[in-house]
Amino acid sequence: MTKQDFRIVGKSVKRADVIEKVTGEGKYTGDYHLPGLLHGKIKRAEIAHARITRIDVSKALAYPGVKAVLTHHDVPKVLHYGSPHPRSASCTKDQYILEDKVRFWGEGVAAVAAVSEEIADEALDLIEVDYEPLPAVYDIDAAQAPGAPQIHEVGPGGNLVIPPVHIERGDVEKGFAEADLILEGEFEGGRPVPTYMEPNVCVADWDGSNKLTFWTSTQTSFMVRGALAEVLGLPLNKVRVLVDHMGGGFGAKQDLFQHEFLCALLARKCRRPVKMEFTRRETFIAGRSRHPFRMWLKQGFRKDGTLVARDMKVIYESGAYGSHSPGVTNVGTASATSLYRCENVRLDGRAVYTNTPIAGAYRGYGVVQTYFAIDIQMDEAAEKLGIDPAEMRLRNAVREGDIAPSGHPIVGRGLEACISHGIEAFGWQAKRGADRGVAGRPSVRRGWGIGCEMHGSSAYPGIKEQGNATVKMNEDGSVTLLTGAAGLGTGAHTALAQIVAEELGVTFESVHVVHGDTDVVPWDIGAFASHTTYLVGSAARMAAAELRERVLARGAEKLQEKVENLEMVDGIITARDKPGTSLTVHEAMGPSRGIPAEHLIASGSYMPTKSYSFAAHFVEVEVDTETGIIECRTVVPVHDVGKVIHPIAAQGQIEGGIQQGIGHTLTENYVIDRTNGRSLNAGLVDYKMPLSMDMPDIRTIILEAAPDPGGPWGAKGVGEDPIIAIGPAIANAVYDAIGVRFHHYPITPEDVLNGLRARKKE
Ligand code: SMO
Repeated sequence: MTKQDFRIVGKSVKRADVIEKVTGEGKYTGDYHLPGLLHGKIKRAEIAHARITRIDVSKALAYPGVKAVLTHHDVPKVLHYGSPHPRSASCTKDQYILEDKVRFWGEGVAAVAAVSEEIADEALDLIEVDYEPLPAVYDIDAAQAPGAPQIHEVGPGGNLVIPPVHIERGDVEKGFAEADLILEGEFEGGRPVPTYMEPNVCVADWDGSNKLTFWTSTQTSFMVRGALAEVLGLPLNKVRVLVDHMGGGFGAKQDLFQHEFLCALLARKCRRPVKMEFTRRETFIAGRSRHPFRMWLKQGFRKDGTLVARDMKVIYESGAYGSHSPGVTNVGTASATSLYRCENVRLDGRAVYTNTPIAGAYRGYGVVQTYFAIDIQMDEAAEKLGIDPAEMRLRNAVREGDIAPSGHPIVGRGLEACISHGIEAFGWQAKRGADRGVAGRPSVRRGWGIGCEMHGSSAYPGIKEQGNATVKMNEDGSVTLLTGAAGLGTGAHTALAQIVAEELGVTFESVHVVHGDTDVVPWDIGAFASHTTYLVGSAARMAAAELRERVLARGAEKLQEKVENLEMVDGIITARDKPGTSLTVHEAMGPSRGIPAEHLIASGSYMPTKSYSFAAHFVEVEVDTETGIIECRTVVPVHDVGKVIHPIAAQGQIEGGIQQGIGHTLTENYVIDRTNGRSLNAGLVDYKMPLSMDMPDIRTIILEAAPDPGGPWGAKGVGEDPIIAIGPAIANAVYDAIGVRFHHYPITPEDVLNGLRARKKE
């Protein structure tokens, strides 16, 4: 990471796909209309736990326009994993494509293919299903009660998805004995849903050679390929997965879904292409939410604010299937041993099955929950000890030399830099001393709060070559980058093109990115864990460096110069100290000695370490004590992302994460009826996402405080970080405004009014 002048990296170049996105010409999976296309629909159970005793599809099959119906009798009995990687321990393997059993209200029990969506929909009503109801559990208490009905035969029993996670470090009892202050509290969170713009959609098409072409809106195309091949009994080269533009994923689209398998099976049965597209309602019922959770947290502090002991129990609600619960439980709890340094730590983490929709991966993967508790209790401790909350965090922040939960050493002092910088930029000291009242609005109180976070980017330890890239120098001097990294809408492909152009020495405009075709691009682990720029970016830089050597060798031959004496900038190869001795890449690539033009190709593979990004969020809220409404007015998010590749794209990530985080904290909660497992607000009519009018003034500050040697020029991840710290920052600001502590999200207006009433009674 020597100091260097960047020409392309670090600049907010025009995004490569901006025109097609803005004009609506960019193709999303739903835009694929193949000749003879059929439409698939899924029949969903209206019972939460039951055995199917009879399923009769004869009327549906006889309905004009219906081409095929599938039930559990017709599909391979293979357990599939919601896994990004079969070798990873992140996911469970507990779900069949269809089964003679239902474990949550809304689970698919049959699938129809018909000539139109309407006919497929109508045919669903003609499928007759008899259920034998089973006793069910709708929350973590019921699921863990002695004698509770068991939802799965697989797993450790007791409705646990995996054996409990235990971590113990240092001497917790000794730590508490040395503490001057011990705090203990319970925390809870609801069920926010990743409301991406583009509902899940896929198209399956088989050709005469029994090869499947499968377009799908996924973050993990190679995992979809692997799972489809396994279920269909095909070699990998007989399954081609294609991902075009995507309208968001937020983690949930790294899962493998029932409808994807059913779509492929329906298309095979009909010998015609089939499209399956979720309604918005289905993205709630059959998509993946964040895990609802409950956490008990006990911490001991010295008078000077030093955290000396931490004991915690976290329970995540997994819903009817395990999906990413193993990963969420491990990452969410292990991360909670860090952020604020503590030598004596004990934790118990669990994921519990219930008869409710499936919780899975969602931006901030288990950490949103645990850091919410930790950062609220940090504020409580600061108040009790009479220490400024920001100062309290500075004293306890992880720093250089500390070991992260993953076992990797922390690089640099990124967290302290974010906090210190934010204190200044936000004007923290002056604000904390200011009047909480608002002139002319007697019912409104203002408050200021802070929240912090750190998040690891990278994929799996032990899996080599997770990041791959291939770069081609075409015979006209244009460059093609082949990558398996999905573009969720974040601008990752633009960042990759910047990295290639910078390293290679060509213009940004001369790089074209080819992505999302598993027949063409190198293997990719998937776009998740905030790692695309870090992981694939590193591989792309390696590939570009090698290609550069080979292009320069050609230039050397043509110019009759030594390679060491050449440099390449903006696609012009020049001999140092010999101005005028130069040629374009195009000329270098042209025919030589009568041999026809050809392209050069180079590949890079990268085995990641783990990098940690940091942030501190400073928030101003206004709370109306008459209506209970909390308004988030101003956020100063300070993020350390290492080297920033595309500042505006990073800023966009940060603003989007804050918007989602505000939703979690104040309004978003997908509610399940605890008497029968029914969804009460599946859809956007009565599930309130923050809209642009609800957005605060966000003054993003991006620091390059602690570059990581593993990333390209020190770049780290930014995708997940911004959703994590905003929640506790808001809760802390609300306390500052009205003196009421909330230990749960969402914090609704009713909660505020009830809290104020309870406080009055005290
Ligand atoms: S929740 Mo993310 O796509 O690792």
